Formats: sequence, C-alpha cells, structure tokens
Amino acid sequence: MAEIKRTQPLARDAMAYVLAGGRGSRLKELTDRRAKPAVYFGGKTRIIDFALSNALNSGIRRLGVATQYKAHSLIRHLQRGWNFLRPERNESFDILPASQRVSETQWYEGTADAVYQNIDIIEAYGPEYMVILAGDHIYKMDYELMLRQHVDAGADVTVGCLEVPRMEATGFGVMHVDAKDNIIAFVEKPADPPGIPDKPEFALASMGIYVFKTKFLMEQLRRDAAEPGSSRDFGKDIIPYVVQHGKAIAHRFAKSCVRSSHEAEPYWRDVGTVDAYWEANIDLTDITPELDLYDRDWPIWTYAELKPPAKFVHDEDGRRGEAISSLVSGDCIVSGASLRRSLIFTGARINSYSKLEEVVMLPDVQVGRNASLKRVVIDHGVHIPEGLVVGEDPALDAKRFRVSEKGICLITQDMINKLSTQ
Ligand code: ADQ
Ligand code: ADP
Repeated sequence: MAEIKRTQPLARDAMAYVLAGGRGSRLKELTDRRAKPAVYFGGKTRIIDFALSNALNSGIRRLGVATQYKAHSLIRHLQRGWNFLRPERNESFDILPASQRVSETQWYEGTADAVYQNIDIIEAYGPEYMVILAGDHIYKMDYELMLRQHVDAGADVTVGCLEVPRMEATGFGVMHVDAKDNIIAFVEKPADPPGIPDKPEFALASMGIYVFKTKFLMEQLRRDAAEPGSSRDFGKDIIPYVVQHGKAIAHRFAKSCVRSSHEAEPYWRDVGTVDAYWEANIDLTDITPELDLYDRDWPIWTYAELKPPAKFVHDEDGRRGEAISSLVSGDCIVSGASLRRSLIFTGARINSYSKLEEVVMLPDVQVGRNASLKRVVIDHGVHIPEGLVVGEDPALDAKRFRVSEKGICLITQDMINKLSTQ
C-alpha cells in the first residue's frame, strides 16, 4: 500500500516579515507624525493591516514587523490589534524597532539591515521560509501561491511583480524575465525603465515582496553585511546580487491576487501621494468599487474600539443629517449636515448646514456649522471651524492648506491653528 504522506501548506512553515520603517514623505503632513504603514485607510483600517491580513489569510502564523521612522502610532496600533497570536500554538507576533541589537548604528540602514539586525530572533523560531513584505501597499494576495511557485521552481528568491505603465516604473525595481519568468536582469529605480518585450509600453515592476528559504536569506544577509559600500537594501543590493549569482524568479501578482466576485481587475495601490491616497479612499464610495472591503473570504483585520453606531439626526431646524454614496464609521454623529461621496472614519461630529463632498475624514474630526468642504483630506482630530469653505477658491486654499497636484486639499490642525493668526 502506498505510504500516505503528511503534507501541509507551505505557509505553516513560513514567517512573514513586514518592513514598516519607511517614511513615505510624499504623503506630506499625513506622515509628519506617523509612518506610512500607520496611515489610516478605508474607514477603519490602517495601511499595514493589508499586508498583515494577507499573511494571516494565507495561513502564515508567524509575523514580525520592523519599525523605524515615527513608530509610536504604528506600534500602538500593532500592540492593540495584532497581539493575539499565541506562542503555545506555534504562533508569534514580534514588533522589532531599530534598537542597536547588532550594529553600532542607531537605525536600520536599509531594508536588508532591518532583517539582518534581527537574525537571532528569526532563527530562534526556525521558519523554513521567509516572506518579506512591504508594509505600505493596499492589496489582497495569497502568499501561499507565491511560496508554492518558489518551492516548485527551486528558486533562491522569488520576487512579487506587476505590470505598470513604463514611465511610472521609475520608482520601482524593474526586471527583465525570460519565457519561464526567470529574472535575468534587475535594476532598482531606473531613469529609463526597460519595457516588457511584447508589451513595450509596460514594465515589470517589483512589489518589494520577496520569498526566500530562511537559510539562504541569512547567508545572503551575512555576506552583504561584510560587503563594503553596500547600502544593506533588498532592492539595491540583495536582489541584484541573487539575480546575478543565483536563481531568481518573478511571481506575477495577477496569479495570486485575491478577488471578490465584484472586482474586475487585480487591485494593488501604493497610495504614496496625497492624490493617490484621496482617490483610493474616495473610490470606495463607488457602487462597485475596484477594491471590495466587504469580502468575507478575505477579511482585513484591524484594531477597532467598540463604539456606538453612526447616527444621523435632524437638527433643531428640522434639517436632515444625511449621507449619500458615503462610508460612515461607528461613533459618528451627522446632525443636519449632508455628505456626498465621502469616507468618514470613527468619532466624527458633523454639524448643521455643513456640506461635505468627496471628503476623506480621519478619526475624531469635528466640523462646525455651515462649513463647506470639497475634495479634501482631513487629518486625525482636526476641528474645522464654523463657516470654513474649502474647495471653491484654489488660490485661497493654496495659501492656507497643502494643495496637491490634482487640487486635493490636505488639512491638519496646525494649518487650522494658523488661520486665526492670518
Ligand atoms: P521603495 O518603494 O523605495 O522600493 P523602500 O523605501 O525600500 O521602498 O521601502 C520598502 C519597505 O520597507 C516599505 O514598507 C518601508 O516602509 C520599509 N522600510 C524602508 N526603510 C526601512 C528601514 N530602514 N527599516 C525598516 N523598514 C524600512 C522598494 C523596492 C523596489 C520595489 C518597491 C515597491 O526596493 O524594488 O519596486 O519597493 O514598492
Ligand atoms: P494616530 O496616528 O494613532 O491617529 P495621532 O494622530 O493622535 O495618532 O498622533 C500621531 C502621532 O503623533 C502619535 O505617535 C502621537 O503620540 C503623536 N502626537 C500627537 N499629537 C502630538 C503633538 N501635539 N506633539 C507631538 N506628537 C504628537
């Protein structure tokens, strides 16, 4: 009789290691006090919840998060929301701030250093595979399929990739592949990105996510650490080296993206600029958005306080509090104000005669009476004064607030405080 072999998903032997130390400076004041992975997205979640939920939904039960830049808000979120994995079930969750564990330098030098400095912690868990993830993208992906391709191909590294318009690829690692998706060349952030041979207007861009066998990765990190002049970075150092000296393969995002029945196209967004951030959030107000947050097969976990439901009330003059084509989170009160195509995080108070259109409002914002806000992003905890009008006079908006290329206004409390002195 044939022997029955015990098999288990590769994800059970993997650790997901999320790089969450980057600043994300193109998000302007939204990342003045918090790292990009801690920025709110979609009404309840933060950006990092997507990579972590993907790992969890893929079956990975060991998670590590390397933090660095302005990490307090991120660490607080992780501690409150993600600390449920249990060592006695062979699970782990580690927050790994840059802390001079190995080197003399205070910070992680580059993304590879953010793993290298924690080698001992990772090796103590003994995962067979490492799934290295960026903590700053919005997407749903099953990493088990990427692990499977890595193992089946006998690769040294597997790099997640997607097709992007060629001229948008200057901010990515760009690769050349052969017919079997072996990576034959990799250039980090090329000024003139090479196109895909049969699709010259597109380039194959690295998503900044990698699968390695742990043993191989650690060898590479130790080798790189002894390399003078290395910037200790995956995109600049480790990946180009392995492409040249080993077997590197490309894993197409389209193969393992997880889509609900509503989603037409694979969804991946960087949300790295105020315009992209505003647009991706406002897109969620569409009738059938490109990203389905209501997908019960692939839930995006987060930390959320238990709060009372959102409430819409008539004001004392009988004016309706209403929201059309909008997402309104718990603990919000909309009183005699009207909202259209807006996304409101928890704890908002929006008062009479105010009109909001295409507004992304982070938690705990208060809007005074008679305000009129169009195409804006409002930071956490801002108090919008009575009668403030934004989105009607571009020249005036530019004097008072941060206005993006596409004319989206970003409003922070510091900017509001300065209004009274102008
Ligand atoms: P970049 O987008 O430039 O390129 P990078 O700044 O290296 O990304 O950040 C990658 C991830 O690591 C982010 O999640 C960031 O928060 C985090 N990070 C950055 N510096 C860190 C540090 N010192 N410690 C801990 N975490 C840190 C990378 C790749 C490209 C690829 C793009 C895709 O190098 O090849 O195309 O990601 O977005
Ligand atoms: P979150 O990102 O969780 O919404 P906040 O927006 O309240 O948090 O604050 C972001 C970060 O800035 C947190 O780390 C917080 O401790 C810090 N912070 C908040 N207000 C101030 C302030 N007035 N001065 C300095 N740091 C602040």
